[in-house]
Amino acid sequence: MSATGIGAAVRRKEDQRFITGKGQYTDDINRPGQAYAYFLRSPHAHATIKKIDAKAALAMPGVIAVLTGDDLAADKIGGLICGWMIHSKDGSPMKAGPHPALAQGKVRYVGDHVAVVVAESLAQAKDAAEAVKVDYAELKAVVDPAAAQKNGAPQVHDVSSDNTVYQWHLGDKAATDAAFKQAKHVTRLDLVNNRLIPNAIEPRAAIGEYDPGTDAYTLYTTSQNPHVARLVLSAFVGIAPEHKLRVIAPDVGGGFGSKIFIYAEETVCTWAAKKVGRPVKWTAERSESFLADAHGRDHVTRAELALDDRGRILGLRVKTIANLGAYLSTFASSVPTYLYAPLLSGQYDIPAIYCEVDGVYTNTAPVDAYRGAGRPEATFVVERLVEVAAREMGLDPAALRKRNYIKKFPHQTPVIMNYDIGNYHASLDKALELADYQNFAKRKRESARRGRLRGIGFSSYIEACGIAPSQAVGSLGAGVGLWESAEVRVNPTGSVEILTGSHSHGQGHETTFAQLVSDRLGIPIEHVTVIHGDTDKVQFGMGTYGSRSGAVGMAAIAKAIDKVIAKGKKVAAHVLEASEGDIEFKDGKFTVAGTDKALGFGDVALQAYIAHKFSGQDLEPGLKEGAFYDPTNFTFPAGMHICEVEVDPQTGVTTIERWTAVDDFGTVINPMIVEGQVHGGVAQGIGQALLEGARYDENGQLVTASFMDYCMPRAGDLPSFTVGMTTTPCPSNPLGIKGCGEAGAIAAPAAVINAITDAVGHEDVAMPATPQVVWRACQKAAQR
Ligand code: MCN
Repeated sequence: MSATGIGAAVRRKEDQRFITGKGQYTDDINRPGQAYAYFLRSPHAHATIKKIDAKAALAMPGVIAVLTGDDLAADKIGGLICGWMIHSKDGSPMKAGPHPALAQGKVRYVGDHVAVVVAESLAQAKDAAEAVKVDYAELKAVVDPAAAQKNGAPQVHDVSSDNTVYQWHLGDKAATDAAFKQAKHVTRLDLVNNRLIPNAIEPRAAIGEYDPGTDAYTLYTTSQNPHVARLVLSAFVGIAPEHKLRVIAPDVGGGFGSKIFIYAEETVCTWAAKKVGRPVKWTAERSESFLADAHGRDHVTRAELALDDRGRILGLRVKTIANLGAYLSTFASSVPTYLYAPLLSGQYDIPAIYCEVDGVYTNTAPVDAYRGAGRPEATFVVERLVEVAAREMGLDPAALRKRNYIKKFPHQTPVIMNYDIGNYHASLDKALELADYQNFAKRKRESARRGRLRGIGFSSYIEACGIAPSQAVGSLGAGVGLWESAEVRVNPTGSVEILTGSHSHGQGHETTFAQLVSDRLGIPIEHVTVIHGDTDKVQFGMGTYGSRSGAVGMAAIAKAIDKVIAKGKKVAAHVLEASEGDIEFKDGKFTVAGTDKALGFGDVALQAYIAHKFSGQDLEPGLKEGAFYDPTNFTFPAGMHICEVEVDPQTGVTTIERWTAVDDFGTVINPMIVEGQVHGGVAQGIGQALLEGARYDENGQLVTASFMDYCMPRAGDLPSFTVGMTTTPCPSNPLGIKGCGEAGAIAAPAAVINAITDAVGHEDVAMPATPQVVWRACQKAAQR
């Protein structure tokens, strides 16, 4: 292994820029003559708009325009779309209500976009927004999805009389019912997967610009997938033809899924730029992010696990109601269905699984993908069930897991997924050792001496990531295949530019992608530049989500590198006057096999451009190759996370004492970046388990609308992490990589809640397990 190649813990190249304040985020960009947008948002969760009177606002200083949904409609600007078609059990398509970028006749959640004010300054736009008079006729709101399905509930969209978007199912109901009939033990749980609000450090932002000279638009935006944003804004929303719209996603300060989607604000800023003849800039205030960024999770689930008398799992039955909010966001329909139910087998060999999911509209912010997207919810269901089953049957939870782990690969689950490779026993054994499980009882006694309750919780998670494979996601309802593209451009002096359709917003692609190139081409990592996030530079790409950039994005780069080497061999053969078949490439050198005749990579690059050496030959000048990569399967990262907590029964305060994570990410490119990804994911999972939870009151007002009421984890809430790895290289990409970006967030909530319930005498504890929730559980346990 070279010091900067695959497997090396190289420090992140991009950090020099970020930690010295030289990053260029959307809000750092200012365009000549730019004006500022401020969105007037609905104060009501549900209301019809009778009239909007902007006369007074338009007369205020600095105001350039006040635009509404009528203006959008007049310009034939289409609504925002959900890209996955889900069908109900009866075969009917999901009921997708209209989603205009500015409300047309009705508002459906607090924070919904009513109008945009464009002014010379942000302060003037804000002041004027207050002067826009909106005549609302308030309607009754519904925020609870089960209540929304009941007769007489307020109707969010005309297309669905009972607010149900779809009633979807997966698996074999008859086989699962039969498994439950045979069972000697059935564990039943009612679970709530709490609604989360993504809080990337950088809020969303957009600048729309229109150039009348070329009749072309540019959109600068905080996007995880600028090419998809351009495609949607062109082909579906109808802002401009694709070649007349450039989307630039510069440095982006975190997304965690919430910046995949095409939102109202970037749509409106781009459209408005032409209308007002000025660049239009918008940056979210944190309070707007709380209200109107797509939220995550929000499931209510009844789950049942059937076991025989020896603890063998026979079947799993799940019914979930997923709150989708007021509108279907871009991925909203796929997250609680195809990214959820197919993972319900977990790491276990479960013969029969049946799952039903109802997607439901409510008067709340749209819900969509948030780190893990569906897979944390699935892991929570399975891992809570297994843990509770073990306790109920008097079995060791680690032993029950081991008894049911899948042993042979590939393994076809009853819910679509074909797990290609893994070694779950190895992860468990290593985690038990690192967590010092054998001395847990001793530590528990020691805690008890101090009046504290100690508990241990396990989470054997699995995820399907590396999204593509196009054929699979296409047949699951995705509107598109999700391959990735790359171009490797070698300069005449041998330095290399990588153009990728992936987008880095905290994952360190500028480093890991350069490591791959350095490794394969034998050139210094400093000679490699990674270019992404600009539709004028990179021709097309699917962007970053679903932990796909390593397994799919880097695989495309590897394929393009192979082509560069093949072309380099042709050039070297001509220059060295040898036959192409005799040229070997190793450690950055093209050598005639068995001789000392060789050319360095840079020499070959130069010769490729100084074409006179092989003019007239059947060889084009230049050294630049592109590739697309579409894997044959998802990647299936898996592992075991063990959480050890101490609970103070007097106050209900939970302290995480130990965290052990043993993950299998296949071949690891950069262990330091991967560990960082695990730490970040676990921190978010701990946040969900202990602290975070979006709450609406019965009128649809978001009562957790600031950091005062919505508690994010801080360093002091987190333990030191012990991280270990096991490795089964992934067979569906040439690098053997499995995704690592979501694993921690998927594994953590179940581990934390399992540990707390263990500590408090197996009383059920809901997320977020705040001191109040845990204290009540302690009280209940004490009264038993
Ligand atoms: N990597 C590696 N070896 C592996 C797997 C990955 O060295 N076996 C490296 C990759 O090269 C990349 C990083 O680890 O530099 C993450 O790779 P991957 O798992 O492929 O995930 P993506 O790059 O596709 O990132 C998406 C993933 C997701 S889905 C969310 S959500 C998330 C996450 O990444 N959002 C993040 N991590 C985040 N980290 C930050 N800082 N900010 C976000 O918004």
